Amino acid sequence: AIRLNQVGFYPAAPKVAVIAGDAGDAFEVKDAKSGKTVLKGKLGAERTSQHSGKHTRLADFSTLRKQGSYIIEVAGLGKSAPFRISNKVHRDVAEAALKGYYYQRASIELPEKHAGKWARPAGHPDDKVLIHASAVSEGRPANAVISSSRGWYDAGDYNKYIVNSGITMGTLLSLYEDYPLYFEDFNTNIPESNNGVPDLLDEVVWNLRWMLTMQDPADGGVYHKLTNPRFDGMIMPDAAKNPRYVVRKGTAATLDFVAVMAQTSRVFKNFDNKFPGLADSCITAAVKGWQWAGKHPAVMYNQEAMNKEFDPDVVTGAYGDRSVKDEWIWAAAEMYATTGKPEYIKEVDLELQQPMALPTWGQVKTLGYYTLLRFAEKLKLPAEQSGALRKCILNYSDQLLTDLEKQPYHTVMGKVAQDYAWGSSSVAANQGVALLCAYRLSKDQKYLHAALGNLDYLLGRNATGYCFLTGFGSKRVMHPHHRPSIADGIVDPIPGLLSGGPNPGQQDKCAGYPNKFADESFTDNDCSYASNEIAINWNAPMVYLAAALEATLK
Ligand code: 9MR
Repeated sequence: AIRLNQVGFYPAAPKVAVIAGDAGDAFEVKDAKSGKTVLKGKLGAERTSQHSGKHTRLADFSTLRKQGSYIIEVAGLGKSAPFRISNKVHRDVAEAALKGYYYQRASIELPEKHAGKWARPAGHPDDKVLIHASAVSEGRPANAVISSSRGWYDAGDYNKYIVNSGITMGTLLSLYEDYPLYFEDFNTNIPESNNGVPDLLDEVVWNLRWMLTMQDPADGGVYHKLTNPRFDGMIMPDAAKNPRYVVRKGTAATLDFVAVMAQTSRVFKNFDNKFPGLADSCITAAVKGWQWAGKHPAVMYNQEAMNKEFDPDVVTGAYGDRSVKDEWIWAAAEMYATTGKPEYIKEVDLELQQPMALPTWGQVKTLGYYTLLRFAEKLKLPAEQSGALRKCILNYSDQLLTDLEKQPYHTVMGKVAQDYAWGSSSVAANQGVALLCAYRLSKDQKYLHAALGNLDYLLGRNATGYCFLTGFGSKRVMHPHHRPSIADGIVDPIPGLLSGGPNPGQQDKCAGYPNKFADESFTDNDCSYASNEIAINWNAPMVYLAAALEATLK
């Protein structure tokens, strides 16, 4: 009944626990070792979850600043597991969440030296990938077999999807661009560690090299995904031998690819000595993709329609979109930021008068806003434009903060029911990323603290009581819908992976959901792909949030 960030707290930052259940009025914080009381406090006024109607009260122990290991005790209710107050308290979280990508690598063995007890043989070489019939109408011929190895597995399944790689790469690269110094000393023990390049970028290169192979050199269009026709069983990567295809080129995939290539080109320009020619290859690929998209400005990926026309049927993750307006904005912004050529954004409506849209795989325009704001000075954006961008982020953040004092878990996450969508953990993390942008723009601590509140949410201060990052917390996620974690015979799941989180849609019809309340609709069960899968696009804002808070609060 005592819900709190199960990892810990920064000495100088706010610290709250949420008491769910009927308790008296008081709480005590005690030294975990000696049992000595170090702080006594009164619980705050009752708050109510709009989702379940359940009541909570806050235990605020922000005044406790001394580093150490503690527990919270509430008379009549019991005590929490030990937690830390310490500098760099989320460093392990940030490192593990980035290391999560290493475990998702396709086409490479993970030796014990880097993977510990989760060592495994290489899976999915992807060196003989077929071209699906949906993808041969133009460009490469039908009988071609291509090599498209490397990349990260998307999620709990073994397919590789360009659209979802897009937002993932964009988020990780933005983290690097926003906090480059932080990554100078950040070692995740991957094979490339100590090569003079930040591990974050080395990890990104693994997926980048795969993405580059997804562009049809004949015309510049980008395949939507590399996939089996149907999902693999619950087996280890090396046991999966089904044929793999690249399928239909589309505008969303191509523009996401363009955005990523433009951004990588910009970032890797500074590492030309380590990756000779990479930055140039990326911008060349970006320009070719941009030209293809110009000729095919709205080719949507519609899997059902595709299956009516072409064989074999493909039933894996669709990542289909209805509008590519936002992909145009993101791609244009990245092309402009990298090349400095204003013609890239001239033709595109940036939609700056509309409310901000939190990034998801299907709505990426805000990634473009982040980039334009990051380079506003360098690009000499007109004051009107940079002002509108600023307002957009700040208005959104202010709206999130409204009524924070009434929220049962004292977090902006979950204020509206829609927050609890499939992958709700990424909503919490992406809100945190937006709030950090608002903080950088305004230097107002309320945004920084609200971002921290969302990390607290993800690490345990929520209506389920779970810490959603595998490998962390006293109430851990142990059974994510993640093939290697299920098939490897090891009790602990692969660490550093963010579980999707509460989703009242319950599309998996899995047994074990406690109820239908939006904020509690979660089950730590490996059949629950709708609430307990992991995914690269969810881990990225988690890495961002944890690392950026570490870089800021230290
Ligand atoms: O994250 C995706 C979510 O927004 C969609 O509602 C859901 C259903 O289409 O699919 C999710 O993405 C899954 C993808 O299609 C296949 N790999 C696993 C992804 C995470 O569950």
